Amino acid sequence: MTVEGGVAVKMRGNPAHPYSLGELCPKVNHFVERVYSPQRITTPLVRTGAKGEGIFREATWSEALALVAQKTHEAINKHGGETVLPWSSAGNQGLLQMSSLDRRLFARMGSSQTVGALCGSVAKNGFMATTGSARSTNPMQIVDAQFIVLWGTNTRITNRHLWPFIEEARSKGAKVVVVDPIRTITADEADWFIQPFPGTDTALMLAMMHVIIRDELCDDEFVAQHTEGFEELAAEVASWTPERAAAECGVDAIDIETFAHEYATAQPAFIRTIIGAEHRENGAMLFRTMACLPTLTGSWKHRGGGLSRSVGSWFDDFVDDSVFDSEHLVQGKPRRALAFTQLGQVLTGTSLTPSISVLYVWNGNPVLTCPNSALTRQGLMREDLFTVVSEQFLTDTAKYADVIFPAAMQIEQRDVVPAWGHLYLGWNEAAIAPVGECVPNTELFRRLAHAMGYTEPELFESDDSLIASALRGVDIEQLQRDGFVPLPNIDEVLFSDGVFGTASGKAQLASKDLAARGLPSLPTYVQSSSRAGSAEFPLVMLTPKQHTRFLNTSYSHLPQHGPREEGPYVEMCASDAAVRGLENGAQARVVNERGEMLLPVKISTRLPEGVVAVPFGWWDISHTNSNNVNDLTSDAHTDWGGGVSFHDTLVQVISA
Ligand SMILES: Nc1nc2c(c(=O)[nH]1)N[C@H]1C(S)=C(S)[C@@H](COP(=O)(O)OP(=O)(O)OC[C@H]3O[C@@H](n4cnc5c(=O)[nH]c(N)nc54)[C@H](O)[C@@H]3O)O[C@H]1N2
Ligand SMILES: Nc1nc2c(c(=O)[nH]1)N[C@H]1C(S)=C(S)[C@@H](COP(=O)(O)OP(=O)(O)OC[C@H]3O[C@@H](n4cnc5c(=O)[nH]c(N)nc54)[C@H](O)[C@@H]3O)O[C@H]1N2
Ligand SMILES: [Mo]
Repeated sequence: MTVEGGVAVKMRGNPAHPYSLGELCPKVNHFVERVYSPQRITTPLVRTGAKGEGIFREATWSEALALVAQKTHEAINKHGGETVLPWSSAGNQGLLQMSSLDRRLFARMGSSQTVGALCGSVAKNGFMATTGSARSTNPMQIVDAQFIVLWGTNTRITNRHLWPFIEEARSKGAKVVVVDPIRTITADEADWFIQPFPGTDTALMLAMMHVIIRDELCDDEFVAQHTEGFEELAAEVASWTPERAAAECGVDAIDIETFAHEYATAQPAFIRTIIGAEHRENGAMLFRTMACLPTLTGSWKHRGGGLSRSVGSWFDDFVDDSVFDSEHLVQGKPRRALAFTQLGQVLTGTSLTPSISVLYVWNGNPVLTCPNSALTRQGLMREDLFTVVSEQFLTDTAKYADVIFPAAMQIEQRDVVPAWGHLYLGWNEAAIAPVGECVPNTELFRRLAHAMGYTEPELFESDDSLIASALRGVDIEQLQRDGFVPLPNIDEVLFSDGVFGTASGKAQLASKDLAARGLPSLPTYVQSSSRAGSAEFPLVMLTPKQHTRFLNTSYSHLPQHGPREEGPYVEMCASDAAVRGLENGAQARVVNERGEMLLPVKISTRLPEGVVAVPFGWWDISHTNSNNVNDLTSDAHTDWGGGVSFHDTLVQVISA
């Protein structure tokens, strides 16, 4: 960071960082402009307009805090602590600013809690059903792979720092396969692109296992010593011939045969996935089944083999965030847990006692990032709901607030940053004082605790003390000096010794735990509702991240971001457009039972018949009828893992 006279002027990547190699991604290479944006919220704001109108006046911190404390006390006195709901997503993903003192403050209030997540918990829980561990392979070990499968991940958009490592593996002979229902820009660069119909990957994987077992391509020793349930799995996949799977997923049987053969024989074979395929009704099963592939072939044994998804859990041994929990503050009272992903249902549901009357939102933008936005807005419009938002910008969620607190950004605060894409712990030093009256989340929660009249010292712990108490076996001086440290076990080849995280230490090809929860014990293909389609809404709509300059919804409103991307649009193939009389660029209505969007049509060769795609991340203001893609998406739960089925959404597209 270059700072002149207390003003940040330039931000650069650190070329010494072994993973980023000093490259700033297009999301953050205009970060300084984000910090000093004229659109930034820099003082507390109190609502003066109607709910949702987005009209506020500036207020002092003491006035805004007093108002929030008064409303919160009134609500708790009348309905009990559980009438308060904290809703917080990832924010900047720093250790303290993501989730720390807030846990103590809301425990002290005895508030409701949330369960589930918009991101990651499905992939994690599905993967764990097989391996017993949330840890997956270190992504950087991909350089040693000979066969790389990018499964439901758009690496060149969402994980671009991994791409050079893939190119390096390629220069040493690796083949790159992309499996995605969309021919993404990552698929364009692959050696082989496999395009299953959305949500049918489990059928594809069952057929791969059929071929691998039939043709004796398993690592028999690894399977015998380190797995449980092989015989049952073999019986299950016996009927999953490539022809059967081909009919379900639209991939030729001969391609399934070849894919299975190449995957099993070209060791080390590395699977990389992140999140895209978890956002569906059968998402956890998809990840559970995927984890069986390297288990059957024994590819875990090889450096450059295995399966890599988010690697945040590797940090758990070195960053103990349980020190932030202070459940004793609730004095033994149980706190109910409400579905994080179904905020609209939680706020509008009539069966909830007590209903939510005070909502705190920070680190997230649920109007745009939760499914079924219309229901979320309907909940936020309730006159008897008091909404507090901590934000950097007047987002589509902040517009519904009664009080907004101005939030600091990374370069204005100190934090420690665990990663999900590599195994280096980062140090985030404050480079400048916060702009205006912005404060880090931790400071907001200290101020709120004070305004509430609470006195327990743990509610006021300083940031430095919180960091020191959470880090385990990390050389803080080195971390501060270098800006990053590798985790001590960074060179481990995960599960290469065949010891998995399950109670027996063996991988679960059949899982008694799943059976005990009423779930299929074996990898099982359950067709999702979107595969069957409907006469009224015959098209499956996917809504992944498609823009290099966006991070979810955090950047699209800024001049260096949204205006430089193409969109929003509804993308479809020529034949689906033709039968609807739609030409490239024509205005179309994208409709289903939840809502309607007006979007220009983009005809492309990236999608098969029956599938359309609308990019995620644009604000309401970017759309003609002031809504966003999540107005249409399904808020159905995933099979397990507490996630949401964004991509199992059916729509019709009609000429506008
Ligand atoms: N530029 C940019 N980068 C980002 C983000 C961003 O918003 N913008 N967000 C960050 C975040 S929070 C996350 S979690 C990661 C997510 O990283 P990814 O998981 O790579 O991204 P997604 O766009 O969610 O989904 C990836 C792919 O999954 C595919 N997909 C959907 N359904 C299926 C299916 O049934 N089977 C298969 N095989 N594929 C399917 C989609 O077509 C899409 O191409 O990206 C991070 N990086
Ligand atoms: N249709 C569809 N929906 C999706 C997805 C999809 O692929 N398709 N992806 C899902 C995924 S993977 C994810 S992770 C979620 C993301 O869901 P969210 O986490 O709700 O989304 P973001 O857009 O990242 O919003 C973060 C907000 O926090 C603010 N913020 C950042 N740092 C701080 C801070 O330190 N303090 C405070 N108070 N605020 C801060 C930013 O200004 C921004 O408005 O969206 C999910 N929703
Ligand atoms: Mo995410």
